[in-house]
Amino acid sequence: MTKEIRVGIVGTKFMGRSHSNAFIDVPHFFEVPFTPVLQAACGRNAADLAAFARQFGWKSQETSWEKLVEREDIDLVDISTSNLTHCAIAVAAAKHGKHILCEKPLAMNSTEARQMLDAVQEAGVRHMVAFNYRRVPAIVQAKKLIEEGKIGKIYHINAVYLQDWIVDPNFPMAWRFDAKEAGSGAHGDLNAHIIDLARYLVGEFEAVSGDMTTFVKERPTPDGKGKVQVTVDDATSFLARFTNGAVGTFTATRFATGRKNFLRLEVFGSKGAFNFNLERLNELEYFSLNDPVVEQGFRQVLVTESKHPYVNAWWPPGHIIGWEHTFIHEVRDLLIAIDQKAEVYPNFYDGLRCQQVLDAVALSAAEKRWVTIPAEG
Ligand code: SOE
Repeated sequence: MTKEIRVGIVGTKFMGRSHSNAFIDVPHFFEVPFTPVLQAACGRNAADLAAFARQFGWKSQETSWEKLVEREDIDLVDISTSNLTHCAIAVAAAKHGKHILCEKPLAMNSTEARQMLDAVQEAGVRHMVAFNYRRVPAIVQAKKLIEEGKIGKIYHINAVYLQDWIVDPNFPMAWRFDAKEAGSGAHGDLNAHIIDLARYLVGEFEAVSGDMTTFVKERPTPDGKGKVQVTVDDATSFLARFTNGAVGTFTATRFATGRKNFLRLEVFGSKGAFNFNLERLNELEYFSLNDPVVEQGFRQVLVTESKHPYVNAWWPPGHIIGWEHTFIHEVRDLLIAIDQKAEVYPNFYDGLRCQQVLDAVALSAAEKRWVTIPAEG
């Protein structure tokens, strides 16, 4: 019989649901060292919390995260809240010896991220940032192509993360548009993902030059009675140089009309290239200069073979998987790392490095100049 790991989750909305689903599903598909027990859920709104707990089968409820993190019957704290609260919850959870899975971006800024990293290192607990796109099989396969030398020396990464859900100027104000609660807008929400993927696939950032825009400066209050100021970016683009000589372009926006969750990466190297689009997440396009010249072209690989990363646990070839599977893969890797007392990536150090790039882009945009990223976290 496998051991149990008792999970306490803070946050009952979009991420709370995707993480709950992952904890429930993971032992059904993967051989994991622990069976997650959905021990306690925490949220500010008691009615929403009760509905969430009922829907996913969380065994108990707390309306104070301070109480949740000190409970002795919790081994792993899952932080699925808005960005403002990540740091306080993580530092307290670490002090109580809990392992931590934290949503992205890790923190409001790199000062907080540093504090969080110090806290988990001091406590000796496992820590992971929920950059779930590192667990898309096609992305892991792309990483393998790089590691096997099939892409060669990387020259370019062009990455965009495009959504359109707030194009309507009457879309009401929410925490995501408030700098005090979110830190930044499209930048921290979406660029954080493609920055993390770029670090995973290409390497460390050296310097950035950015531009941030807010198209709709005021939005209606949720009750429709007034208007409030939007204090975050709607779109942020930047140029980047990497320490290994590669260069990159990045754009995150919530104003890409028609694009819903369009994260596209193109990587070009001296021996080959690949591109990936999250809206077609089972596919990877790969070009190889090793192919006979008369046959060269981007081939579309359907990443659903049992030999592809994570796929063996799922369905026969061609039976595609979806967005929610990335969280299941993430939780699988976290549980194994907890059992083996091994590092799991992306960890809080990766979260800090991502935050340093985010902060540097914001500074660059404010001061209209290139900004160098610290050589170490
Ligand atoms: C909203 O823009 C959002 O849910 C992000 O917060 C997630 O990290 C991303 O995966 C999808 O879009």
